[in-house]
Amino acid sequence: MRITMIGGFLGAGKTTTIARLARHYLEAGQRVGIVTNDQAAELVDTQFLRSQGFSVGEVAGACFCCKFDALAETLGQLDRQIAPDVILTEPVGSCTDLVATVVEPLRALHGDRYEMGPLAVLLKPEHGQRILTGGPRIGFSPQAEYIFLKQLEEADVVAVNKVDRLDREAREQLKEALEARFSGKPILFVSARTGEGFDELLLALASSPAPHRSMMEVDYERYAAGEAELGWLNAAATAHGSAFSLDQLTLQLAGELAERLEAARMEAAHVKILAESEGDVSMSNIVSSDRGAELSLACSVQVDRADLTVNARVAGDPDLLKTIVEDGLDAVGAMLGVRLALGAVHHFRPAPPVPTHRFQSGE
Ligand SMILES: Nc1nc2c(ncn2[C@@H]2O[C@H](COP(=O)(O)OP(=O)(O)OP(=O)(O)O)[C@@H](O)[C@H]2O)c(=O)[nH]1
Ligand SMILES: [Mg+2]
Repeated sequence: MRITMIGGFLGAGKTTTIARLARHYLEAGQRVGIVTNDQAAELVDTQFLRSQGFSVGEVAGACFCCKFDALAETLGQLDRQIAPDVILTEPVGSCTDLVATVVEPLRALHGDRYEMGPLAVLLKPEHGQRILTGGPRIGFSPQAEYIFLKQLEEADVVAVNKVDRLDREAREQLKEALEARFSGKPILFVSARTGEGFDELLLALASSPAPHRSMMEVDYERYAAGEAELGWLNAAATAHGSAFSLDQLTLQLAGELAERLEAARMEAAHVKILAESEGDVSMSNIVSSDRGAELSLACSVQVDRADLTVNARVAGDPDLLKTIVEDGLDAVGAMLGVRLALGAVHHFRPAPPVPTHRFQSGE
């Protein structure tokens, strides 16, 4: 059983990439499992991937590195349930140091059962262009940018995602900036949306890198400060009304939240809103302050009730984020004539990472 980890910053396109890769492997006759991960319960990613028919295990409550045993248990469950040929894993998008805390410990402790594929890290152009090429500040502190860069540094392969949105000049600029900073690292250009570059990505993922002997240096205080700067919110809500559009609900809510976050000067790392009604699913996202809201999964149905899941990761105070989400739900409910009732809400700043294992260079 082969384990492939797709890392990258919040909103880089990890889940979209995993869904495309899973479809490819399934079409090639392989059995595929997926493991999602988040700091809290109520994961949009798990619901989205399950709605596409994939077998998904979930590690919730902290990142893979801090919940290594839960990850190993979830991999074991998938193994017993569907005996996958490939398991695609998605670490939390604010997590780094995965080679020392997850990849090498899995190889050392479970290498009899699992073969480790390369660590592929997606580059998110919305923030990457500004972080790598020194554009205007973006609302993240240097500590959060530190995480963004450390994720790329430890990658076996970097895949610049969303190239469907990048012109030739922007691609060149990113390539030069990556080569200057991470000399010799393989760099691919892909689009999880259109499939461009996926033949090369699949080829890269099929390789079996030798165990990493030298671990990246990580300043855990800086890393913890970068994560703690993010307000994190996972919430469930219900919607009741009369023949309302599921797509309009998620898109309008994402649009409302984008405006309110901008007014509060809180940079969105990633906000995702999923609405489900009797198997129909709609999803809208915000991936940065200058992109606005986007309907990423449309279903074009009218319904009378729906379950909503909101996952928001933004630079700023989680209490303020909660107020923004509550007020946004009220405003959109009133606009659409839909009764929106908030259920469980988890909102917090991520706690400092305390990995279960951390391999040192040479181990
Ligand atoms: N244009 C374009 N959009 C993309 C592409 N890949 C992903 N997206 C969009 O980017 C947003 C984030 O994608 P996700 O796959 O949810 O990103 P993620 O890295 O899993 O995000 P987190 O789990 O929150 O860290 C969604 O709106 C996607 O539809 C791409 O190749 N091109
Ligand atoms: Mg995701």
